[in-house]
Amino acid sequence: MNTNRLSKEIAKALNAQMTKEAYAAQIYLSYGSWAESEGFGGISNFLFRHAAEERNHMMKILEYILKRGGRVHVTSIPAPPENPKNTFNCFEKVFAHEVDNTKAIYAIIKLSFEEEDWATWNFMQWFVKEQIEEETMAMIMLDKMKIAGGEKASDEALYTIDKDLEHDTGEAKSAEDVTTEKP
Ligand code: OFO
Repeated sequence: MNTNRLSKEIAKALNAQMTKEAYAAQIYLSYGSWAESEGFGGISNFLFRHAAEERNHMMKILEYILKRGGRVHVTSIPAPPENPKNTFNCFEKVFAHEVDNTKAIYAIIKLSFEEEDWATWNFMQWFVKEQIEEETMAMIMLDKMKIAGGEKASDEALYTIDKDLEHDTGEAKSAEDVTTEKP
């Protein structure tokens, strides 16, 4: 008896999104490493925390595919884009990435709507909420950077922002209680 509850198209889209979330984790890992090397330990901490959240998003999708009787295809992850030019550019790149990811999530929701796969439609609503949080988080960081002077921010202003982020848990509150064990 076939217990697979996902269509071929939905399973393909979910698997692709799973890899996209892993890719997002690579981006945050890469930018976080760059920030640390540039001496911005607070920004680095912020980005590393986010890398862990992205990995949890990947696991959340992986577990959903399995729960619905689908097949998981773990593939290679594309390399992250090149390093940011400066801290302002770092958050510009983060924002652009999050918008791109939101679009991919909307595409899956559109597909699930067309297929009347309400389970997947419902499952993906968590990600809609999460993307609002993540886009907001990136916008807040960009605003702070702009106030500090954008690309021309002084060392002093950047020091203060970096210090603030040292113990920041991130603005994406809805993801904070999500772990690999409890996706
Ligand atoms: Fe997984 O939310 Fe960002 O990309």
